[in-house]
Amino acid sequence: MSQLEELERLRETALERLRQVSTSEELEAWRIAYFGKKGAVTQALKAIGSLPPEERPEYGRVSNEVKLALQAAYEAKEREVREAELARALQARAVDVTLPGRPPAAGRLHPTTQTLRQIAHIFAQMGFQVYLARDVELDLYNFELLNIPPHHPARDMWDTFYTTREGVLLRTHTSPGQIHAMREHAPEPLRVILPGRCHRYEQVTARSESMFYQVEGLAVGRHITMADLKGTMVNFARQMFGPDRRVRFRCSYFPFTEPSVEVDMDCILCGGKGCRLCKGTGWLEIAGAGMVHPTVLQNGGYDPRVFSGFAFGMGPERIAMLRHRIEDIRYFYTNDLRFLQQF
Ligand code: 2U9
Repeated sequence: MSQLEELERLRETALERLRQVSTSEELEAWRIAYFGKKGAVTQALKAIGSLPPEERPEYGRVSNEVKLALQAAYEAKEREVREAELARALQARAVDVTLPGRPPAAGRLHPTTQTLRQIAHIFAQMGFQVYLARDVELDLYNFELLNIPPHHPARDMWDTFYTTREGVLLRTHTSPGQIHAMREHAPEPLRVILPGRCHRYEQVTARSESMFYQVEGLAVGRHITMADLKGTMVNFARQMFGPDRRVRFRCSYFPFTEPSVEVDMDCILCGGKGCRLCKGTGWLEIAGAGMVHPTVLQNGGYDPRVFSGFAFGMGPERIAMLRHRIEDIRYFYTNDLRFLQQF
């Protein structure tokens, strides 16, 4: 077979193999087989040197024609392969809009936040506005202005996280916020609730955490009495735990209220007969409260001869534990989705 026939056969076989190509990998393999350093076309072009001089012009012309024809065929095939692969990719990524979407994993409010909002909603209906105060406080506001002078035993009621800055601590209750609220509003009447994080240097147990939430409340005005306090707490208990709740007030002690009470409601599990939840007492403590101590009123900028007030405090985790029969407060802050997804 002559060199020229060789060239013709090279053109035919190269075009035939190119027709079989359908992917860019196969196309690259074809390009190397024919146009690579050792490619058949490259070799054929180099072979001109080995021919007798009289055959070179014709051979040169035909071999160049074959090269150009195969290059053109290669570029056409390259476009075809690229479009086919793009179409396949688009097809593969094609979103069948008729398919139901994957529902986005909707998060939800943390049970403590849900309870805080329910509590805020109930007190908003009684005219209490939400007042947010800082976590890092001065000893002055967290203790002294709340009738808890230095070395007062009540300070042991709260094991405190002190900071390296003298007189600066992490608040042990939201009460210091109420001093700020009073000083901002005095001598205007005031009704506020103060939800927020509190910090106590305490052993973490099933019933206590070192960081927890509190909601405290305060109402200051003229002629505010214990009856107003009792009515407010009874209404809260019935809004939160059901209209037929019975509520009782037990004498207690807080440095910033006088008189002070614990607020109990009849057990939501046994209705007062006594059970494991209420430890057989039939009553569940839901809050502490009292009439604001005159010294604390004074510290807040109100004249205790003219103004009086009541205050209360509760733990939203405890309220949520009662509402949802949760045994262990540690569930709240271990970020266990099995627990959190139930709310
Ligand atoms: C000012 C005046 C009065 C806030 C009060 C309580 C009673 C109370 C506890 C409830 C659950 C803390 O988280 S808890 O353990 N709090 O029982 N708190 S009266 O009295 C105040 C506060 C500030 C200016």
